Amino acid sequence: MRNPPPQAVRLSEYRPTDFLIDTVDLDICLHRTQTRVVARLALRRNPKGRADVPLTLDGDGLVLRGLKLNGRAMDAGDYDATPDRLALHKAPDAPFTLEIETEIDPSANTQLTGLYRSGSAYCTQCEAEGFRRITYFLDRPDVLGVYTTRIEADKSEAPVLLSNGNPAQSGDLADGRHFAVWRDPFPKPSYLFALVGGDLGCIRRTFTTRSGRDVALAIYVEHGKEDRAHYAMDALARAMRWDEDTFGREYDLDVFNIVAVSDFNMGAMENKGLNIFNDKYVLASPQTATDSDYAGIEAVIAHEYFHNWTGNRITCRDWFQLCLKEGLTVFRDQEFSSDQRSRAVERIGDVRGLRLAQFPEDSGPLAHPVRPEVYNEINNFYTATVYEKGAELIRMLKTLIGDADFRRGMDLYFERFDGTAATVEDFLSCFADVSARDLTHFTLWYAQAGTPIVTAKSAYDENAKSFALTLSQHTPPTPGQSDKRPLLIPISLALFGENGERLDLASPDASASECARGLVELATASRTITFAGVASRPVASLLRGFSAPVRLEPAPLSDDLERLLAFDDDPFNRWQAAQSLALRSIFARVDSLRGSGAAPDDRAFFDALRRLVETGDDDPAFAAQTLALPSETDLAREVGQNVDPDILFCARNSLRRALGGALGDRLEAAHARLGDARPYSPDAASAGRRALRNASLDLVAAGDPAKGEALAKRQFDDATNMTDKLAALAVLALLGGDAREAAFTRFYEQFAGDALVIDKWFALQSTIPEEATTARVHRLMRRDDFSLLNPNRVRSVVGAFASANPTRFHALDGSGYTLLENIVLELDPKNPQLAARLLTALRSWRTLEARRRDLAEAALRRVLAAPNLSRDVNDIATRALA
Ligand code: 0A1
Ligand code: ZN
Repeated sequence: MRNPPPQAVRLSEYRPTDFLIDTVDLDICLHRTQTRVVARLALRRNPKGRADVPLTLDGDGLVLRGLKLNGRAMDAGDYDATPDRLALHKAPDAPFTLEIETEIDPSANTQLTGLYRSGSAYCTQCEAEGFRRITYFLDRPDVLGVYTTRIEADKSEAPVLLSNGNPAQSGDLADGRHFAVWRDPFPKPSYLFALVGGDLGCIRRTFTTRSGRDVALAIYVEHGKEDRAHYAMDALARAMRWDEDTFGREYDLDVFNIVAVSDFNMGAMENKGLNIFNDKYVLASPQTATDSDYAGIEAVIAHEYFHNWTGNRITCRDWFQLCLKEGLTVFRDQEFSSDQRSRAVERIGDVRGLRLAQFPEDSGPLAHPVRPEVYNEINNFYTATVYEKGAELIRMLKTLIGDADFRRGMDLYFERFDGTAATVEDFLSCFADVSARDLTHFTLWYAQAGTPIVTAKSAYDENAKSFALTLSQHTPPTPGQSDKRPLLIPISLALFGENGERLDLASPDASASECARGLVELATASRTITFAGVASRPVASLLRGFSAPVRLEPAPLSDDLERLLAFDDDPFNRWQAAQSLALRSIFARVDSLRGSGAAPDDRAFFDALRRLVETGDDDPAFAAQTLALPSETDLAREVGQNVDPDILFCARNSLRRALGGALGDRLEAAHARLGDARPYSPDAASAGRRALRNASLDLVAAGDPAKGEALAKRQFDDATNMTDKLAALAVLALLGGDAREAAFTRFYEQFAGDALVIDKWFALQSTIPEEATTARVHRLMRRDDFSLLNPNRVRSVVGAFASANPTRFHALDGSGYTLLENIVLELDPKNPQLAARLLTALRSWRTLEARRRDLAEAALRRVLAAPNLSRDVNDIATRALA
């Protein structure tokens, strides 16, 4: 079968719904293969919709078993039912009820949207369009209804029955069955519906809100894993308190339930009162989870909780507004993590993530605005652009109007739009109103795709004692947007004098507030600001704290970078200086590997890093980040075209070896000094010490493999926590040889059966940068503990290979691309969402050097030519090749 032409949905074609559904009464009889769903819908015509139109409800793979209008069975001639649609030829003008009975098969649901089985439990995932796989509905986010859900099941199979809202009733029935009724008083769109049934363990806690209401918190997990849910529970309580303190937002139901499942397409889902999580973001113990797992749990728990206000109480009018809830909620979870941990370290991590995932998206064929204007498959728009760049836009807004007006604007947003489905314009209007500022220009950030390039040129005038800074911007074209307009870009800056002292800013070209805040607004293609009273040539620190999601070019001179690394009082730019120095060294090494250029002189850079290793103990997490060299993916992005992953790998390794060699004894001393005999604690300070210790070990091994191997083996054997164990295993994995294989075997023996830990074992093997890895990946996928049906397994083997092993994925014989192509095609009929996501690993194919470019393009073309592609994969392949 030819693949169907994509059905584009356009923002410009948005129309209010013709019908409203005020109440939804669901009666769900759980059964592994024949679940019965009776939905009683109270419908009425929308005064804002079209009169006289018939009613068409969305469906997806449904079987209709019964249909009643106002309590009477409908005649077959009065409606049309297909798996994907239920149409009433004539709908009443007066309010009416529709009772729809459908039958679904959760066991056969491998897509993991709608109602499906994970392990022995039933669970749901309805965002974005999964509710239509449960019953026929107006499955769009601007149809808000009050839900009552009755669930019935075998008591032995599913003693736990959960849905949204508050528990209303429960009881036993004949034949070992039982039921529970849940009532959610808050009107919500169908994508926030959730249901869970299963035999699950649970931990509980009470949270008292600031107005004194008690909320019963519970986290449900597989039996026997209860001990691993305590950190998540602690994070939840901290997130609830933080939202009260920081945004004045209190929780609104009597209960808040979280359920962890092992089969989940994404990280987690914010269903009202019943969050469903990928268990990776709930379960942690010192022996099984790393420091970064703990940080991830804290962030995702907070993210889903924060959605209760930004997403649930105020939802999106349509899916084009996805960033309204996602960008804002990511911003909120980033701020939460900053307050719980170190603001500087959090910011560096967030920007690294943005550059790693969003920048390549924004410069390739899949680029789209933070608020897209067209989509073929909405599931393909849960992207780094919508989430992470979306969060950067909120951050810029806050920077531009200031903290106080930002908070007032948020308050107004909650006041004005609570209980509604809103748009980006609705949101921005609140900030324009409280700040009395016209935000029209700022809105362009939502509509214009692509990463702006800001160029900074400066000139010091010795006689005039002035420093002229010219900032220019341009945004390269992206698909469908060839002409770009200048954006409103907030650029935070400082000037430093000869001795590292910060200079007062004064300029006739900037406003008093710009000078006082050290924040200039670049709103045109170019702007020159001449600073007066500058006694000697200053060092400029630009885009401090990464004040806008742009690329800043060129990097400062090496001398200036060394000075910034030494004394910039903005930690982000201190880190950035080290990154820029490392990039410079690696690219010099690329030239010298190609026989055109001398080896770089890194002495001053290495001296600075040596001092950091010696004195970094007061902020070890920051020191660890500064020691970490740009990744191969960072390098490929900076190169931008004709990328040869092999030479980048060699040049990067050459710097690792040189740095490890030059700092060897200090690194070894740091590794010894930072060892901790105390019991493991996931707090940020302890995690920071481990991060610096393990960064030191990695570099020791780069400089002196024999010493590195000895240290890593000992650490691997002695480690009592997963952070240290995995770090040692990663070092051994890079060193290769018998020690590596022995360690992998021991690790497996110790953790066999613990799927989340075995995922780490899978991922580490898939990312070994050597030729034999591709065959190893094939072997891993044939194992009994690998399954294409489990997204975490697929991500840890195939996802890790395609996104974190550039030399093997881009192997010159095309074997990496073929591997991905085959898995995507095998997976597509089972789980199209996951298959499409994996395929995005090929999105930057045009930036590769010619031979790889041809191979990657051919693989994409073969995918596109395959029969019966899902809309998800078809859409990614089509856009990637366009
Ligand atoms: N709204 C969730 C992410 C999410 C999106 C889609 C899903 O299934 C298709 C699942 C989860 C969040 O932002 O956490
Ligand atoms: Zn979210």
